[in-house]
Amino acid sequence: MTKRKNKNLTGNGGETHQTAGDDLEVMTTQVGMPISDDQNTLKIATRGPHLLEDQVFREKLFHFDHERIPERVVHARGYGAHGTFELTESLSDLSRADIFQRVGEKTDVFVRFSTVAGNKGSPDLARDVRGFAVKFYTKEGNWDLVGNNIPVFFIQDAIKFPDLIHAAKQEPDRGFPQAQTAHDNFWDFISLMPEAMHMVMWIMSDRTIPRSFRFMEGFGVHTFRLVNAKGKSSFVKFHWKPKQGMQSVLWDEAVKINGADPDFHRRDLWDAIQMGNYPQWDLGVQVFDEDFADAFPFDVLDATKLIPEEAVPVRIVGTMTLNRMVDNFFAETEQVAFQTGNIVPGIDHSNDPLLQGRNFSYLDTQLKRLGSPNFNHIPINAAKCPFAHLQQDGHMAMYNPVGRANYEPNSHGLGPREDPERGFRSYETEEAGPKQRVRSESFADHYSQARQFYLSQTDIEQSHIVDALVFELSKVDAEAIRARVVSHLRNIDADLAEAVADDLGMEKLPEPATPAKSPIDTDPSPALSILANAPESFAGRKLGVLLTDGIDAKLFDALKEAAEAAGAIVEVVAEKVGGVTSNRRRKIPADQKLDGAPSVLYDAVAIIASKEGAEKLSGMHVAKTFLADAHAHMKFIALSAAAQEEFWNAAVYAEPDEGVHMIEGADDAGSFLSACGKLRFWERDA
Ligand code: HDE
Repeated sequence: MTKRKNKNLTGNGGETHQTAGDDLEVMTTQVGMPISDDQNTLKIATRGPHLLEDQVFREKLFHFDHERIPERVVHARGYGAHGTFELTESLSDLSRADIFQRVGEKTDVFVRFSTVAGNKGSPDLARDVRGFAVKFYTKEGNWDLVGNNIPVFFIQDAIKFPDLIHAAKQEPDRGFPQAQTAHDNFWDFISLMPEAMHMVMWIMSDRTIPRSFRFMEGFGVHTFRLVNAKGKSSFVKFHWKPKQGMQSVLWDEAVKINGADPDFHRRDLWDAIQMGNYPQWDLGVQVFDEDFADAFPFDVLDATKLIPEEAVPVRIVGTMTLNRMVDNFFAETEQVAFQTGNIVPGIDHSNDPLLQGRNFSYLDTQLKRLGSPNFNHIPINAAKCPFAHLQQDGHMAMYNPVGRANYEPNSHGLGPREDPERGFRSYETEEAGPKQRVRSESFADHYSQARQFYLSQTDIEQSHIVDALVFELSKVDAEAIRARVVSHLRNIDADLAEAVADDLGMEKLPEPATPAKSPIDTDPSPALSILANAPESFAGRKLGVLLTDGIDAKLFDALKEAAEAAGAIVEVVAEKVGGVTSNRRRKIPADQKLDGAPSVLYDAVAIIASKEGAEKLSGMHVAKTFLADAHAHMKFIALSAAAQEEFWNAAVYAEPDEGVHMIEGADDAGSFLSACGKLRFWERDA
C-alpha cells in the first residue's frame, strides 16, 4: 500500500483533520486511485453547484446507499463468535462423520446466538427463544447444527412457520409491538394451535430470559440420524450443555436491563472472550434405536416432543470453546449463512416434517439476504477443507473452475469426479404410501409433555411461569383469546390454570379445550429445571461494587481479591465516573457512573460507603433503586458498616436477611463470595 509524508488538509472553516501520516495508508477509491480530499465535494468556485463528474463522491455515496442487506426474516438480532470443538469421546461405532472419529482432534466452529422475533435493533433481554446455531468446519464439509436454547418447537409441520412468525412479530397494521409475544395476534394463533402448548410452557419459563448466552443450553431439536461406516443407522438428538451452568434473570430485571443496556448479551460475550474467560459447552448426544422410537409414547419425529434425559441419558462426546470475537461484525456475524441442509457423511436427516421444510427454507432465504447463489464464497461460509465442483458464474463469483472442462463427464481428463466410497450417501429408508396432506395420528398428544415440563419445575420456577402467562395475557385485549389460553392450561395442570385465571381476574374458569388425544401422566424430568441444576458457582459472574468517597480502601481491596479468587468480574460503580477518593486519599477509578449502571446489570452487589457517603446515597434516588432492586431481585448483597447503618433503611423496608452480608475485612469478603455461588437468595421470595 502506498505510504506518504504527513500533510494536513484543511476542511471547511479551516479546521484541521487527521490525514495519512508516515504510518497510515493513503486513502484510495475502490480501484486504488489515491484521494486528495475526503472533506469536500467537487464544485464550481467555493459555493457553487456540485459536479456530476465527482467520481470520488459518487463512489462513496453509491456504496453507502447500498450498505444494508435485508435482515433475517427470523433471528434478525444475533451475535457470533469463533471457537473450536474438541472431541473427547469417539463416536466411530455410531457415525462415520470425520469430526467424530479422533479423540483430541479440534475442529473450527463459528457460533451465532440470536433472538427470534425481534428486529435487528431490538433489545437483548426480550422474552424469546434464543437461536444457537453452530457451523462446524469439518474435514468433510461444513456441518451446521442450527438449534435453539429450547429442545422443542411450536409447530409440527413447516407449512405453519410463516403463520407462526407473522403472528409473533409486530402486527401488520400498526407495526408494533416488536420483540415480544405479549400481544393479541401471537396468543390468538397459539391458542388455535394446541400443538404449541408444550413450547408455550418453555417460553413462559425463565429459559427465555437467560442471564447471558454463556449460561444457556442448546438443542438440535429434531431427531437426526447417525450412520456408521457399515451403513448402520441410529437416531440421535444433539444437546449443548454450558460448562458455566445455566442461569436466567427475573422478568423485572429483563425489563430494566433492556433500558439500561439493550446490548447486555452482546457485551457479556464480548467482555468474557476479550478477558480470556472463554465460555464452553459440552456436546451431548441422546442415541436411540427404532425399537426405542416405536415404544416411546410420543413420535420421535414430532418436534414438539423431547426425550427426557432420564429415559435416554445424554452422552458427552466433546467440548466447544468460544475463544475469538469476529474482526468485523457484518462480514462474519451478519453474513454467516446457516443451512440445515449442511450435513456431512455419517450424519443424516430424519423425516421430521419440520426439518424437511427447513432444508428448503434455509438455502432459499440466503439468496434473498446475501443476493447471490455464491454466498458460500464469503469467507465465513466457505468450507475450510478442499472443495471442488463445477458450479460457476452468478453474481460475485469468487472461485471459478479452472481449465477448459466445466462439465463432467469429459474426455479432457479434467475436473472433479464423485466418489461413491467417501461421498455422502443418504440412509436408505423404506418409504411407500399414498401422496397426501395429513398429520400423523402419532402427533396428536399436545398436553402430556407440557404437563411434564410444568411439573418438573421447582416452585419458584412454576410461579415464574404463572407470572409470565399473566403478564403476557394481560397485554391481550380480546377476552376470548385469554380464555382460550386458559382452556388449554386446564389440560396441562389444574393449579396452573386456576392461578392464571385468578391473576387475570377471570370470574370463572373456561371449559377445558377438547384434546385431540387425552394427556397422559409421565414422570417428572428434573433435568428440565434450571434451578434444580444450578451451578453453585459465582465464576464468570459479575459483582457491582458501589463506592463512595472517604471509604477504607482496604475493604474494597479485600472484596476485589475475594471476587477475583472466585473467578468473578468486579465493576466499580460511583456517583462520578472519575471514581472516588478513599479516607487515605487513594483514588479508585470507577467503571460506571451510578445512574448508568443500575444493579440489574450485576449478579450480586456490594456497597462500601463512608458515613458521609452513605448519608449522601440516602438522598439519591438512583442509589436507593440500586439497593432496593438488588434486594427485590433476591441478590446477595454486601454492605460496609456505614452502608448498613446510614443507607439501608432509606432504600429497603425489610430488615437485612441472611442474603445480606456485613463485611469488615477479608474473611467476611470471602464468605460473601462463597454465598454468591448460589446466585440468588431465593428464600427472600418466600
Ligand atoms: Fe429457523 N430459520 N426455521 N428454526 N432458525 C432461519 O434462516 C425456518 C426452526 C433457527 O444465526 C432462517 O438464515 C423454518 C427450528 C436459527 O443465522 C429461515 C422453520 C429451529 C436461525 C428459517 C424453522 C430453528 C434460524 C432465517 C420451520 C431450532 C438463525 C434466516 C420449519 C431447531 C440462524 C436464515 C443464524 C433462521 C426457517 C424452525 C433455528 C427463514 C421454515 C425448529 C438458530 O430460513
